[in-house]
Amino acid sequence: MSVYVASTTAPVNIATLKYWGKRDKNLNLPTNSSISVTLAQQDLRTLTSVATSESFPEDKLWLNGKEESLQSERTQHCLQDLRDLRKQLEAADPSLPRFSQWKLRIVSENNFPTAAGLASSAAGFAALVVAIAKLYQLPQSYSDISKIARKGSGSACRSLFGGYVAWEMGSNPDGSDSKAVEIAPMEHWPQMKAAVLVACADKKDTPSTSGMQQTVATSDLFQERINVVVPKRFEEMKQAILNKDFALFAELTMKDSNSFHATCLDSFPPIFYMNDTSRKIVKLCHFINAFYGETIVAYTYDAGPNAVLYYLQENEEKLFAFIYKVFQNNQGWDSKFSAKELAKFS
Ligand code: 2P0
Repeated sequence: MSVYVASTTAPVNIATLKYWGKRDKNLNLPTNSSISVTLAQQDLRTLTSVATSESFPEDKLWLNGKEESLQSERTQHCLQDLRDLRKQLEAADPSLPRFSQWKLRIVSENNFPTAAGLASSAAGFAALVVAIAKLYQLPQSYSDISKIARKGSGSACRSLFGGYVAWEMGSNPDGSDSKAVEIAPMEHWPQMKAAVLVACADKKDTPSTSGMQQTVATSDLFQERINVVVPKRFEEMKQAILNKDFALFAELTMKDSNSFHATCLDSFPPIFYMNDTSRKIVKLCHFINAFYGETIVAYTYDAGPNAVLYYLQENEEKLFAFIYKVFQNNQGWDSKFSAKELAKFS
């Protein structure tokens, strides 16, 4: 009996305008729109292959070589939506094989260590959904397919695209307008670079889903964030990207990371994702920008302590001169350097 196969990769994405809060937990509908920047599509990615055959007795998944359950509600939601779309194609063309009724075998592999502390669920769900959409030869656009990935994990919808991506929150209760769209492709701003500084490789202590619920239910700051701060910032960040305005992009990115972590701290009980090393890196970035008299670096932190730094290629040496020196001689680093001490970094 024939076996049909399709493969794809999807990148890890890092939000520069954070998704934090759900208005619908089952559909993963967010309380604000968000933006991500994905620069190296193959550096941190999930590779997923899917196969289907009339002879397969059940759905199966292997993740990084280990068999895993497919029974989570989120995964089932994605598989059902994809099968429903395939069923529509089969209804319109009876000559098509009945993939919608056949079982799937899924093999998925990350090329980055889980211990790097980077969220893998976004890339994982994006790759899963796109691989099956390819196998089923679905005619829907990536934005439409992103709505299915969103049900797996909210941020997964942004991993269907590389480059500069917006997740538009939408307003429909059924989520039909809550989807990812491309702001600009990576080539739009090829000088942009990202670096990950691993501050701690441990698993985070508050999972994102429950952390968000806690923030929505208890933080006062959160209302200001979703109603006032983020809607304005969303438009400004899109413009900064389109205009390749690094100083503005960097300022908005840093402010949004700080705002997100402030609402975490304002949750009750509070949620701490950043650690002392994370905070040192924040201070260091502000210090570097002040030292050069221009904004050459931006930091952002997700639901964990690791920093992602954005900078332009032309400033790479300027930036890493500081980073290497400080972290090689970590003893006694302090934000209150004297002018003489500062000179060591130039
Ligand atoms: C983001 N994060 O925009 C934000 C910033 C973490 C901090 O999206 O419950 O794993 O699966 O929808 O997508 C992490 O949340 O949460 C996240 P679910 P998800 O990237």
